[in-house]
Amino acid sequence: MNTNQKQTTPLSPEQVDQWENDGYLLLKGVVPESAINGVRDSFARVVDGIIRELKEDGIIEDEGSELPFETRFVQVAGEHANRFGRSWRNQVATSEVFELHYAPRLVDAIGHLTGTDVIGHPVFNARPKLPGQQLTVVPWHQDSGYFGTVSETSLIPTAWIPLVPVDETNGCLQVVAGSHRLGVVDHRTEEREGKFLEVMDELIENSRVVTCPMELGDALVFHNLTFHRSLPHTTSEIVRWAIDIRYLRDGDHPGTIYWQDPDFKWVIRSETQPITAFAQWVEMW
Ligand SMILES: O=C(O)CCC(=O)C(=O)O
Repeated sequence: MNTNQKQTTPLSPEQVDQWENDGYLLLKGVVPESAINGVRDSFARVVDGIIRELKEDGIIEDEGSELPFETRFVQVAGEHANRFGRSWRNQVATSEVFELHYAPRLVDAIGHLTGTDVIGHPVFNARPKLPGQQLTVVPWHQDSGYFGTVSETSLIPTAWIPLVPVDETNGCLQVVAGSHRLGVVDHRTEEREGKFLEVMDELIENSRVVTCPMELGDALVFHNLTFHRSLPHTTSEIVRWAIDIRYLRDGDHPGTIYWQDPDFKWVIRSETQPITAFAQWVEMW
């Protein structure tokens, strides 16, 4: 596929082969602008709350209300950002994030990969990565490193979606093509600030590392066993905003359970099961 061409559905036979052989797909233009803007708005509301808190505590004076989404968090709260964590979930369990999971072209692709109804997974993360920040540099890992070996035979595709254009200078992702064939490998807690889980360097086949620059509207979809990491953000004053969301092959074990009701099933697309409404979903947090 021409890399600048928007994804059409269904996936091409080459893409299906790439998914099977490499364990990832970079889908161009599958997330509508309206969905991206909605998610940016809901993250901007969290930033607003953080900045208000810093002002009330007398830590900052100028709230920078006129600054754009891309820069406000770093310009106003930058040196205090670490105290607000390395990723956000409950703070952004909003209708916009819910809606993002229903983006039609993305859901088409996920349904094609799973071959079942499209089911949502409870784990998603808003990830502001600030210039020069170590806390948010995520080392090589598999998502199943977090979900445990119970997820080894499950398919839990992640869709990583940038909210600003990303490349190797501002914290885009890298994947190791074909690493999903290794099963769940041992992870240890890294020594660096982020204390993320990481796999041993010896397992990384350097010749198969793929760097994934992306535009707004793109989604990088990868298997729960695919090794991936995010690079340091070394340039500019722009926050590398991104969200990672997950889906589940219907019937598979979801890995760790996060819902209030462990039997809840988040049905995103089906002809036979009732589609989950926002009101039902939001009660699960
Ligand atoms: O966004 C990042 O920096 C890391 C994302 C990641 O590791 C994931 O989605 O599993």
